[in-house]
Amino acid sequence: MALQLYFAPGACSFVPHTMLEAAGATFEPVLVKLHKGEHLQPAYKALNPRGQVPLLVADGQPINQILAIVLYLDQLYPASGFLPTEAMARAQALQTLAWMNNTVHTTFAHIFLPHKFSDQKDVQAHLKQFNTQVYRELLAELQSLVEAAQLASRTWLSGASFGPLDAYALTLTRWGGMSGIDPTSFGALWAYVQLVAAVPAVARVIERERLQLNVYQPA
Ligand SMILES: N[C@@H](CCC(=O)N[C@@H](CS)C(=O)NCC(=O)O)C(=O)O
Repeated sequence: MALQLYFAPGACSFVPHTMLEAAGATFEPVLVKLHKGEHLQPAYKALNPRGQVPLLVADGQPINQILAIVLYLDQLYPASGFLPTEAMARAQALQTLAWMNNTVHTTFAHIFLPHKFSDQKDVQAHLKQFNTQVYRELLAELQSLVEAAQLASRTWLSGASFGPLDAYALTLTRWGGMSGIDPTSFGALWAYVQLVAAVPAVARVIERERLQLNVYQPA
């Protein structure tokens, strides 16, 4: 199968990027320079009319939206154990994945891309400030999920092995640093993110995307 993953460094495409790497898949990583607007070019929008990453193209068939891509890769590589197969455990993993995608991720979008939510500068500044507070609370909630997993003697959020929830948790914590939230102020979350970053497949993607894990800069 021919697979291309369109990704941007440090973006949410990190999630399928690490899954492909962890599965040992043969795939072509295609860099999309968001800051240069490459995602808005007609050639890209012909593949993903929503003009976003990630985009996975499998044998010429494009798939966008993290949830769809994660479920597709989970089925394609069952031996990787990305998501639990037992019905309740699977539903609970998906509930966390959906929350990360539709709540935490979207809150960050209000901080990083406020112009998508208002064309008024003063409203944009308020959105940024207000959602930074919300994001702090959401990182605390994410940390409590990590702590609950650890109390149940589980290292990973997705299941028995590293998976998409762990990659997303790393990304969301990193984005906290970009929002002026010191990740080290969430001790348990930050320690867990180091474990995720040390998974060999994750470490390879961090290197390919040239990511610095802690991007927090005090004001
Ligand atoms: N709901 C989408 C969100 C994708 C998304 O927000 N992608 C961001 C990068 S993390 C992006 O491409 N941003 C550029 C833009 O929206 O203009 C998904 O699940 O794939």
